[in-house]
Amino acid sequence: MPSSDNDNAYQPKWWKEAVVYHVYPRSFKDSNGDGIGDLNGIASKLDYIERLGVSVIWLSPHFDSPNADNGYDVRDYRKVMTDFGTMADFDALLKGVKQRNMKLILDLVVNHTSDEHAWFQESRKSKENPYRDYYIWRPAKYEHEPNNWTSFFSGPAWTLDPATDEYYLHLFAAKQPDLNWENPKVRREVYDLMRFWLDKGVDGFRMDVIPFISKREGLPDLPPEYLARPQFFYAMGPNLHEYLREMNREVLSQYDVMTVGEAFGVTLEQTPSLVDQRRHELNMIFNFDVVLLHSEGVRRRAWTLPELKAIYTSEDKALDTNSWNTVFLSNHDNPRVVSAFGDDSPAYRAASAKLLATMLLTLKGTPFIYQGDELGMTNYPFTSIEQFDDIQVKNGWKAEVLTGKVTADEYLAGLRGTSRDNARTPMQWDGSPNGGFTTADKPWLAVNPNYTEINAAREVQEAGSIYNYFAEMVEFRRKTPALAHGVYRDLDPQHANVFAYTRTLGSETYLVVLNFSKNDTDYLLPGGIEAGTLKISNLGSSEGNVAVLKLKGWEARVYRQTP
Ligand code: TEU
Ligand code: CA
Repeated sequence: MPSSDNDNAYQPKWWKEAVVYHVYPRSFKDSNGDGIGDLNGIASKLDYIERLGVSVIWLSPHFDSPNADNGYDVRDYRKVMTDFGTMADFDALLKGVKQRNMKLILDLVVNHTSDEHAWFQESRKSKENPYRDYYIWRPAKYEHEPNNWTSFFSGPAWTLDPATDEYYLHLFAAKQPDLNWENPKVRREVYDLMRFWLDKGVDGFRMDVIPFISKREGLPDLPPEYLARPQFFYAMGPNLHEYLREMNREVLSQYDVMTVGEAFGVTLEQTPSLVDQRRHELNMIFNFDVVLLHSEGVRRRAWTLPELKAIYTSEDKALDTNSWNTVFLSNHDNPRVVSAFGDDSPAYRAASAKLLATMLLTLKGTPFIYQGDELGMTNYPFTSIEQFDDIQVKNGWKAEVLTGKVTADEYLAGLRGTSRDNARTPMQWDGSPNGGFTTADKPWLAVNPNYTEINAAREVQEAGSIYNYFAEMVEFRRKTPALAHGVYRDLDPQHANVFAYTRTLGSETYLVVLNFSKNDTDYLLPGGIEAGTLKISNLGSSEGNVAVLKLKGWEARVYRQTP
């Protein structure tokens, strides 16, 4: 490879070298015994987060909300959700984060609001109301919905409001009406609320379904080829770039912040148009290709390692040195990482969770760790519909099971593998009742019964734990610029169970070898290369500079290849 290919053409930035820890406040830590996680709970666990070595915390929505979708339905953007505490609690949390030299980013949910937001309360009153155009209203078409758009939470994306006999658009639940971004007043309101939080000192935003804010001209019907994947029709509307640039000009460019767009419905080809630094839109996005590998709607999908590798290679090829990327394997909308991509059976849970940590923290792009994954928390053993909280599950159950389209057993089997509630069960802090998450008898969502085995108290003090391995990997990434900025190369795209890649910056090359199977494998490094100096092994191997690696099941190693 010519050396110019290895030159670092990336401009260093704090958000490129950052490792982000994602907190879902409802499930993190309850401080007042009401069964619901809260801001004081998070503040009480900042040392735990800091010890992991992460530099940024992303908070899922903490704004006032009636919780139709756990805070992704905001009633008041300038108020803290009562369940989570007060503005004083928020200020104290922010202060605690800064004192530890970490940064805090918030969840900006502005494609839609709650139907209980004051703007919508006004908007629905009459067609003449000054807030009418804050939302998207249409009359019936031949006594039906204005078009055939569907909601991600089942059923039509339109609800008829009796007050004015018109329909309003909601791409998610009926309690989440979509804002009308074509209205400059709406955009100004959003920029104002962004400034409100930035002026408090927060360091940026994760932007919820941001590619949906601009709707297609005339709201045309979903063409048949989009019915099964409407997100690709709803996203990237004609004015999206204009809005993002305006937001950047008016707000973001005035602060030293990071932005990450949740790019549901965006293709890889479209990605540079959102993140190329010369365009002044977003810093990076979440691409969904990897997390879609394990699910097909509610069903679990059998994925293969070559498919996963192909995604990382195409992401790398799609983004040149002017663009930046993220790496994430899980979040509050996905099953647990070890259950989805590893092996959560007792024999391999720890090894595979550590292997996934190795991958997450050595790939190209800013890594995001979802709370609990650093403990190797697993999916929940759901056995009945009553155990779920998620509106997506409840609406899906009504639409699929109660109509007889799918049997209850089939649907439940799918949910066990894919439901969002798998990731939303409370953090497992210790071996006391409810995993030490709450002193209440009953938390808002049940704690996984495996908390007696899998919990933070145990893992923080145990030398070889998953938590301590994560901390070691975060530290390794932090002090190794090649892992943040180096060129990525997949050495063996077709191998069915070994993922081997290098990261190269200048004269430094690191080799990562991951055995994605429980079988021991003798792995001949491609191209006759030798491994180099062993820096990391998740199974405590000491095998040095050889050409054939004797890998154990779910073993992960990182070597430094000296020139
Ligand atoms: O999610 C966007 C989204 O459409 C999917 O991730 C969705 O949750 C589901 O998996 C689609 O089938 C964001 C938030 O992350 C999610 O929690 C919210 O429910 C949603 O937007 C609405 O705000
Ligand atoms: Ca609480």
